[in-house]
Amino acid sequence: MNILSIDTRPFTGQKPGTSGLRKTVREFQQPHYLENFVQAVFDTVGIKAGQTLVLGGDGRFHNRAAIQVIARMAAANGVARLLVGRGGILSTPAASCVIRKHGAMGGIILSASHNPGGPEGDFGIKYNGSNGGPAPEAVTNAIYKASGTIAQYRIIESGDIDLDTEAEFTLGEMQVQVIDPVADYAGLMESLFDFEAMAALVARPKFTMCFDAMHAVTGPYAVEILEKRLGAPEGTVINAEPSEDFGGGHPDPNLVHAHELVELMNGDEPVAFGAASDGDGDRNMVLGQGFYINPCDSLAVLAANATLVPAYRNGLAGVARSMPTSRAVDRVAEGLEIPCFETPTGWKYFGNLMDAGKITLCGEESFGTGSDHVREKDGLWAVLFWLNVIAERDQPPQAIVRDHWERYGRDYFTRHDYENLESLPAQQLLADLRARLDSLPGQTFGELTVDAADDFAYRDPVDASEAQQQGVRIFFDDGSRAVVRLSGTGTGGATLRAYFDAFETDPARMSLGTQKALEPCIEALDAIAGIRERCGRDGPDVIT
Ligand code: VG1
Ligand code: CO
Repeated sequence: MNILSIDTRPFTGQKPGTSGLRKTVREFQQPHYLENFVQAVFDTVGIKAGQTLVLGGDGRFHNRAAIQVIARMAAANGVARLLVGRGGILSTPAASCVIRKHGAMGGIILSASHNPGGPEGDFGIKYNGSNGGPAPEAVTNAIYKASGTIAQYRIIESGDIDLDTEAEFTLGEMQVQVIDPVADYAGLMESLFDFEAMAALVARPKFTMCFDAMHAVTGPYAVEILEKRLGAPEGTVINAEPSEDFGGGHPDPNLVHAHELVELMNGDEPVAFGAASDGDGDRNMVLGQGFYINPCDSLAVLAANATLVPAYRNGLAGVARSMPTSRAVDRVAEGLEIPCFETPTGWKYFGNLMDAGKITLCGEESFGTGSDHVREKDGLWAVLFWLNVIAERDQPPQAIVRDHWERYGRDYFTRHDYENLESLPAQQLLADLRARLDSLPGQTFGELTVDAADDFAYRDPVDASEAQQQGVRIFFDDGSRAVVRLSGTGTGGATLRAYFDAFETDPARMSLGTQKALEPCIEALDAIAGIRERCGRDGPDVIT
């Protein structure tokens, strides 16, 4: 085996504080670009003798090429065994499952999640540790630092490995195992849920279901679990073939991008339950017939009904949500008398809480829900959880949500995204807002008066690590709240996200349009921060 040490120059592709590198495919195709990041990962985490690494991605354009490079680099850097999904495929939650099940040191996951794919689209890479979760900030910042001083990377000379046949072979001195990307994950799901009850539900003539895989990675997983193991009719999973450019679509499961599913749910042929997931399979959207279930509500409903599911029969240790997520789950936690944690945006902040046994379920408003069965959010898991709850309660999803609102009250929630802004003015907008936070309490904007305002800071209850400036929060006197932060996952310009939530306990006011219900809060934030004016926009680009 010939190990090459190739000279390279430092690069600063990765933003500090982000869990990986997410850039355009074109940027990734630059010489040494991917290699630099991968070497920075290996140098940072350190590879010990006998260790296993997991490798796979969401199948988007450049996935296969990147896997060949990373496999050769893993061999050159002393990885003993590489587990790679057949076809280079592993959904993000499945990669987390495989890392944990096989006691791997960690895994490299290739995805830009819900960002569009194809030669002109985006690509991404991140490292997950031995718990199966995204590396914590201390590690990602060390990777970033290493990429700034890198001088050489190591790679072996070799031809491409065959990714399309499940087999075991060696690459240099490294053992390679091309594994079925679905089997471990499907087995885990069967161990968590009551497949018998769910199969009986799916077999009812009146119960129809549609899962939109959006031409992304979840297709093969959903076909295996929903159609083969639970017996749903063939065709239940639509857009099931993963494609390198997601069929030209945008693999983001929301009302805008999953329009095919939304049309089916609102069509003449009633579909009782609908769901979709994103590029790498960690996000989910769930729908009832003509009924959208907000992800914040979804988390709360799953928490409230968890003991109906075998894996959670003994109750939940605690729950957590990201700060911008509505407080619906907090109310459930209060009722159950279990702790509820509020973390910064991003799944990596849940890892410590799960490892320490402090929480069982957690979620984010951005269509992310998960539990301690893996250390990533898990789209298909959330869909199966809903199916299990529907089977046990023998009610359609919309009735389950309405019952929930009646019992706990309704938390209206919406997110407004302003995309493709110029970076500097967007940062300035937030800086100006921060500078005025102390002066806001007591001031009135439209119908609302500010009670309190701050910039969210987090101290990890397990390792006491701290994260500052995680988003501006403004609390109003009617109990509503507005949050503003900048996205950390975009690849071009800046995206400003504004989040709004308001609590309603009057049953007569629980069926308002969401934007209508939140109007006072939306208007108050605009009066405070002048978002529309300063961004030069009439309104947000995407409303979810
Ligand atoms: C977004 C979401 C955040 C999520 C992250 C990764 O981040 O808001 O909740 O954890 O994407 O999701 P940001 O910084 O753009 O707001 V995924 O599906 O890309 O792993
Ligand atoms: Co994703």
